[in-house]
Amino acid sequence: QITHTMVKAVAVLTGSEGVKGTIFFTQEGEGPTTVTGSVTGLKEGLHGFHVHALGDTTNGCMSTGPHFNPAGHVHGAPEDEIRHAGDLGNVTAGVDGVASINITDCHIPLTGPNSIVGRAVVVHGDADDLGKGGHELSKSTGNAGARVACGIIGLQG
Ligand SMILES: [Cu+2]
Ligand SMILES: [Zn+2]
Repeated sequence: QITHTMVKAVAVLTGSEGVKGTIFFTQEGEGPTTVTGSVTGLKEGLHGFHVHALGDTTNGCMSTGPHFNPAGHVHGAPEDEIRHAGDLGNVTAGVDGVASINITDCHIPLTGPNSIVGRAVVVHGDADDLGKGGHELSKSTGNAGARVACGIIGLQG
């Protein structure tokens, strides 16, 4: 017997320079996780968007640790086989500073040993080069710059 339980989670993002947002996660059974929501107050363009390992914001977004990486891989693009689980690529802000998010991903479950619940979502000031920029940080962070907003992923009823 297969039971398809729907699990929902949410992260409320806040940042130091007025960047904020709300991100919703849903997963049905063992299926992919859908990520939706929006972030406002961004500069126009691409912004790295990741799940970081720790749900610790005692020192703002700095204390959320590195990209969530249970498999011990190098940084990559969402579509790469070799990537951090937390590598969700970039979100794109328009001239109004708003990025609308609609991502489906198989590496960020809401249940089980690799669950992202209790970890953090981080939005960066610059584009994630998806591991291909040739910068010394490309293979660890995508050289995405400052952590401009973050929020802890918590279960939602
Ligand atoms: Cu990040
Ligand atoms: Zn990464």
